[in-house]
Amino acid sequence: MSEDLRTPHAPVDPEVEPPVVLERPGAAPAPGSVTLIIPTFNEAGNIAELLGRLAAALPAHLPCEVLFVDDSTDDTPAVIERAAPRFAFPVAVLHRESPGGGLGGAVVEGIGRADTDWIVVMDADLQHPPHLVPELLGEGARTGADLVVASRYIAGGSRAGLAGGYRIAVSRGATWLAKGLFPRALRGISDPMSGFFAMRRQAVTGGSGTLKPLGYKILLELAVRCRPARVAEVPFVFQDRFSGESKSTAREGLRFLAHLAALRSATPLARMIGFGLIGLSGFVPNLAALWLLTHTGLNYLLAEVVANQAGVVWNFLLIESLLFRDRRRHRHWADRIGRFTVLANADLLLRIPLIAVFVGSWGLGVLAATALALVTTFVLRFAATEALVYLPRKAGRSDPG
Ligand SMILES: Nc1nc2c(ncn2[C@@H]2O[C@H](COP(=O)(O)OP(=O)(O)OP(=O)(O)O)[C@@H](O)[C@H]2O)c(=O)[nH]1
Ligand SMILES: [Mg+2]
Repeated sequence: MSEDLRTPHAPVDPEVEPPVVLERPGAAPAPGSVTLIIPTFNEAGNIAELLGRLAAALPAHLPCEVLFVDDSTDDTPAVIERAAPRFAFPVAVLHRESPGGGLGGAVVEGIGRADTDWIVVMDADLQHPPHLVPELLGEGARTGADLVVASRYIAGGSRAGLAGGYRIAVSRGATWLAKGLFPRALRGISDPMSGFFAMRRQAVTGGSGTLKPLGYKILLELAVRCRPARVAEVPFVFQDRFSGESKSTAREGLRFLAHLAALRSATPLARMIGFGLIGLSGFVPNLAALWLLTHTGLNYLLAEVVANQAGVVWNFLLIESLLFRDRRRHRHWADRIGRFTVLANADLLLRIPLIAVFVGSWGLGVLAATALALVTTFVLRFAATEALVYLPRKAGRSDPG
């Protein structure tokens, strides 16, 4: 934390003041210290205004530093470096040559580098009013909360800067969906889509390495994976972008759904349920392909075998993108689909002898034996898929994602 705090956090003479770097070996963070983590992607036009407004808002006694985590392709890092010496708090920029994980990955990288009591995450485009930073921290200190969210959805807050009824509806829908899927983890958080919040660093349980955000919703990731014990909220009015263009695209919507699926399937039981639901959905392409093939005159038995592969590919694609997204890198995709296909077809082959055993040796009726065989092969196939397709081959090569 900055040991040398001048009053107030007003600009200082760049000629006199050398640029400040964050590395302070051996220095313990001051109590109540805070790192403002600001992800940037081509935000050159916002930097001076943002830092100026932060300087005006942050009390001089607050030990704080600003860390920009930057993936820009323009001169944003140079603009930050030029502006940094004008401020009494340390301003650092971490430019990432390989921007892994986009916005969410940038924030996680910032969290991993912070050594302060608190972290505050905010956007660079001034849609998040800088004057609220002390309020977020003050609310945390007053209530003892681990997480303080700036919310657009409580009294005093609004979505003014969220242009268009369509975007407001999408944001609202996303909020309901997230809260519906995670009623306990998101209890007390009216705006889990917010990108503006303060969190005690010690509440990031398991360290930043356990975080695997996908896209923009880093608060959702932190709230669900770290389960902060106490949560508070402060209302805020979402502003218009000050300068530059939005980086959010339609693909963010798909990433958000994949992120929800990844969070929801974090436990083996939830993964098994997801596996089953995806398996059920596979009947649709299977039957569609069967209809098509038999109508082209193919023999129905051959058509069955080929159509089954349509279901297998469908299931594989969904399982890859929704259930095992973070466990793909240790095997080549061709290896994965090969194994997956073998297991899916072995499942069919195993079912017949199992039914024969259940009927012949156990004396079950055909329907009961078929149902039991379906359940048995399903559980076996789930376990085998986890173990043979998506588990790292050797210890030490684990957790590729
Ligand atoms: N480091 C990094 N920052 C990013 C990336 N994508 C977006 N950002 C930053 O994340 C913040 C939010 O991005 P915006 O484009 O403003 O997205 P948004 O606020 O959801 O959308 P708008 O309301 O349209 O502005 C901004 O500070 C961006 O510069 C990225 O890939 N890497
Ligand atoms: Mg924005």
